Amino acid sequence: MQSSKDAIYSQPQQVSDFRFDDTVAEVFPDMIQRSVPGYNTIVDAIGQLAGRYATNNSNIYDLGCSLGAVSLAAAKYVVADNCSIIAIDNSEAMAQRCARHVKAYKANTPIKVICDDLQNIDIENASIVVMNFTLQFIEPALRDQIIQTIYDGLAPGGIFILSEKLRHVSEQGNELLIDLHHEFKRRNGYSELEISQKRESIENILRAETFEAHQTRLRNAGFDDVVLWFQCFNFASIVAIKN
Ligand code: GEK
Repeated sequence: MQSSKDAIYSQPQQVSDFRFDDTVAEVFPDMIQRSVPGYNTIVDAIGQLAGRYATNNSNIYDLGCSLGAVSLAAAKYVVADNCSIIAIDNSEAMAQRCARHVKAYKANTPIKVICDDLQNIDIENASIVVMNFTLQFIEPALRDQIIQTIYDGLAPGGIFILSEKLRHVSEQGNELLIDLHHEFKRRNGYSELEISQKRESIENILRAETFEAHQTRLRNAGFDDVVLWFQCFNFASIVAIKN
């Protein structure tokens, strides 16, 4: 995907809460690649997992799809017959651009883009559900119910892929992972000002939990196996399997 350079926080400003608006959607591919360690690796591996777990006549959900990277990766790898990919985002700026990208790609497996809150979507007959860095933006009190709905909508043998920014259990370990992440951003060309203003804008809306908290919630929902398959600094991706 073509992308403009993210310079949103390059000038001193009155920082307000981060929003997935037009300005962010415009620079999103550049922003996420320079901010999330391993983003391309994660997206491609999710596509491979989709290829492996998609069953004939099933649905694949991409919740919080942004510009559709996960849906497009799934479409690239899925060979099962008669699958549908459903991509959902409640940001109009994201969903509109996502629909354009999907149209330009012409995948064998159809991708339907919906602009709505993911909580309004019925998850049914699913072989795969993905939340790639989306749950972290949802009110913590709502998270148990969302994960339960996903579990209930998955067919046996189906998988839920959950990627999240993590908080480490100890303060010392947490600070270390944050430092390593900020160094990653510096090396990708972000200035100290950009790093600190972005941190300020996102701290109220991105509520990170520990791996242990995610694992407990997933197990309580019914997932038999919770596999941490990727971690770099404080960014991780989990596959939860419903047997
Ligand atoms: C990727 N998965 O490129 N309902 C629907 N969408 C939501 C909601 C909600 N309640 N809350 C937030 N979003 C993508 C990256 S970005 C991650 C996901 C990031 C959407 C929000 O509008 C945004 O597009 C996305 O979740 C999170 O693989 O920016 O760090």
